[in-house]
Amino acid sequence: MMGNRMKKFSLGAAVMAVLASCAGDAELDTLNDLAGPEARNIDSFMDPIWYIALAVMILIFGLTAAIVVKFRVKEYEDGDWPEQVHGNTKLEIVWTAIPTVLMIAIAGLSMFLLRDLFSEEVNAVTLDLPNEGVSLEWEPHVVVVGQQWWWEYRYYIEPDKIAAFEAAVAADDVTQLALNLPEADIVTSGQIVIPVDQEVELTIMSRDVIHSHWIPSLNGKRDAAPGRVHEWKMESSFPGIFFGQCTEFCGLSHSRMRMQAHAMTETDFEAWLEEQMTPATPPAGAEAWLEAYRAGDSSTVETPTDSAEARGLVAFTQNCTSCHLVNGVNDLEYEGAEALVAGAAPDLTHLMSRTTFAGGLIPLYEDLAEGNEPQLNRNDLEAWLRNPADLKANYADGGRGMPALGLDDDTIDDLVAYLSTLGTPPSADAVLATQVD
Ligand code: HEC
Ligand SMILES: [Cu+2]
Repeated sequence: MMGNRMKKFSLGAAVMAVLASCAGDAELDTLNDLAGPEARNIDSFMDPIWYIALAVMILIFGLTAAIVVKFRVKEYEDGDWPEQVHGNTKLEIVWTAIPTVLMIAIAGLSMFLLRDLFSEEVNAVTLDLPNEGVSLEWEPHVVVVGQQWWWEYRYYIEPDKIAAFEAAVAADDVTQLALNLPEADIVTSGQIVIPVDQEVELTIMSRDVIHSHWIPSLNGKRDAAPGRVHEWKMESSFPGIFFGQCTEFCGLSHSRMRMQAHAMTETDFEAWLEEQMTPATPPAGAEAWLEAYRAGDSSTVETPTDSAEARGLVAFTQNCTSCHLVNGVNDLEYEGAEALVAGAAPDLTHLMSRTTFAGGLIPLYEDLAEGNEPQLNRNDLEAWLRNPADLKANYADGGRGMPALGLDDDTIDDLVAYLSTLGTPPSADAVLATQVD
């Protein structure tokens, strides 16, 4: 028999376990903070199922309790058996029929939901991109690539880029697609940016193992499986920032594979696109050197040493370009993701425009008080360059993640100075919204 203390302890443990799952401020929640039609559809599908389940539970527990009370034998005598109802045809028909009807009802509801979730109703938006000197029609679409352990988002916007992507998808060997993706207009990591009130099509794939993309405020989960291409979509009815997490166990840093969706008004979104499509500008004093470097012969020009940013650019080309791409620096020699040592690494052209790095894990800006300007989180960025594994476990030896490069402190300072020139910092609101512990 269980002792009294043991009983109390088990009861306490059970209550704790239930309560622990009810955090009111949980960031990831399919029942709250629903921002778009897909998430709301899933929610309204769950409501009737909850009620059906509740009714079944009340019925079963109620009947059990009633039977226990009503038919309880006070004093048991040998051979005192209750009446046996085995083989009672009426009962068996009833308890087969009720669940069958329920299951058919739920299956029917699921069909309607799935039809909605897999339907496509994408509208072209007109993008005015004065810097690019164009105005073009774009059907919102983002290619999502799962990697151990971060998410990459690729935007194909200009007609020739879209054509190249579509040709790659139509090619026979779609199994290699994620490893040979054609050049995109914009590549980000950890943060997907979408225009508000627009259905955005997603093409989800993986470079390595199975991941699952889930931003619960915007839609349900969809697997990213190697060798396969999965279509999905998301939409937000209002501007905001929504958190997500990889939900298919994918190895060592699975729990550190996070992401955020930023839904922006159309004007903000256009501004974001323009910013992202602009190649990096070299730091002052490094223009001539960079031009020579891009032409393939930097030895003809004196290496810039005046500013930390300029020295950082040189250090970047010496230490980082085998894995990372910065448009305007090494895009000419960059041969696509398959050429990378680590398999793939985030595009850093607009690093500073993100609010987090390393799989949405580490804040790129310091904790911010209301009304202040975002300040670079220099400490963590330096620590990352010193030894990434200190901040996030990875498997760099096996080609997954970023290795410790043995950089000295001066080089790290220069690199951080250079990195801080890459992209326009996000708004203070965006930094505040992603400030979670
Ligand atoms: C061997 C390949 C490799 C080299 C070399 C490398 N990195 Fe990385 N780097 C990666 C990978 C892979 C990630 C993604 C790691 C993750 O999120 O878990 C990464 C992530 C980063 C990030 C975070 C980006 C983001 O959006 O999350 C920064 C910043 C960065 N690296 C800077 C550098 C700098 C600066 C250098 C050169 C000193 C460098 N890296 C060299 C592979 C590399
Ligand atoms: Cu994953």
